[in-house]
Amino acid sequence: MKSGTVAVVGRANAGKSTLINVMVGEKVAIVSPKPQTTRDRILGVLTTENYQIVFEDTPGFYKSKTELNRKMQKTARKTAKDVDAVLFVLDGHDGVKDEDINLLKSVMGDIPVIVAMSKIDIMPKDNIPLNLVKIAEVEGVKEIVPVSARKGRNIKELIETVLSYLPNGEKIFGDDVISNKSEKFMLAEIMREKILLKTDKEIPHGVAVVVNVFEKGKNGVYEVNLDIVCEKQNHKSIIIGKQGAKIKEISAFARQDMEKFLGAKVFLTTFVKVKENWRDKESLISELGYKDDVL
Ligand SMILES: Nc1nc2c(ncn2[C@@H]2O[C@H](COP(=O)(O)OP(=O)(O)OP(=O)(O)O)[C@@H](O)[C@H]2O)c(=O)[nH]1
Ligand SMILES: [Mg+2]
Repeated sequence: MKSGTVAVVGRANAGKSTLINVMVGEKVAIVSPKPQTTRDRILGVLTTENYQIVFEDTPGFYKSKTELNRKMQKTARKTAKDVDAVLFVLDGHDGVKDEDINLLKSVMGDIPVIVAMSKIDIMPKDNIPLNLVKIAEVEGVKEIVPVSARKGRNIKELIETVLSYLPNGEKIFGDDVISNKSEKFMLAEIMREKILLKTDKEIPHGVAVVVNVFEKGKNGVYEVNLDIVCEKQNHKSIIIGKQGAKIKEISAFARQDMEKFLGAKVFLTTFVKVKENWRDKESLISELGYKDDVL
């Protein structure tokens, strides 16, 4: 039996979380068109009769000066150092840039690196050969697999390739485990995903979600009570919107997904709070749930 861990790293917005969700066959991580969607190390476990692959999703590489970002980058770098293989996701649909190549070089070391060239469904066909050459020129790249998570292209091939770099061994997790994160964590993330989709500029990046109440009532309905914490008073006004229209829209979307996720009705209440510039304050960052969970 093959069994091992795979760090999934790459530039922010490259499609890492989407790819893991598709490979695992369940939504273990939220996804959005905005960079810096993933803030934690999130495991997605794929188990079959013959193998278990533990994918470790990471925050994407991104330049930003906040303390939260510094922590996120550290999480990604550390994760990539203690695994059996590294899966570097490279979105080259717009051409492979020097920045992509430099990042790829920066993860090279003793651990085998496989490159998933992502989003080939929107990549002009003519770009593909040149992209492949540019990636292949990086010394130490073991394999390059062009994939589309959105269209499900080459996913099996990618899994097969990853497997060939994993050791024989016992399963790390039980058969029914698909993630290391709690239901409570996922509920907070679902809300953050909708905020990423429905607000712009700095607002979604400055939002944290804290679930205060998560209980199943006797009638089978879950009560979920959460805080949306933002960085500035004017962000709060935008999130709430005119006569509460925006927060109503966001909450309705979130509730739908929460119900799908829990398989039961949800009674959701939300509060919007301001904690000035929390992303630069160590104590607030950990109070809001962003802890160093990589040793
Ligand atoms: N066309 C296309 N879009 C994709 C594909 N995979 C992901 N995307 C889109 O790319 C965007 C970013 O996807 P994510 O999975 O959130 O990217 P990420 O690398 O996890 O991003 P961070 O967590 O911010 O580092 C989303 O809008 C996805 O829908 C793909 O195969 N094809
Ligand atoms: Mg992500």
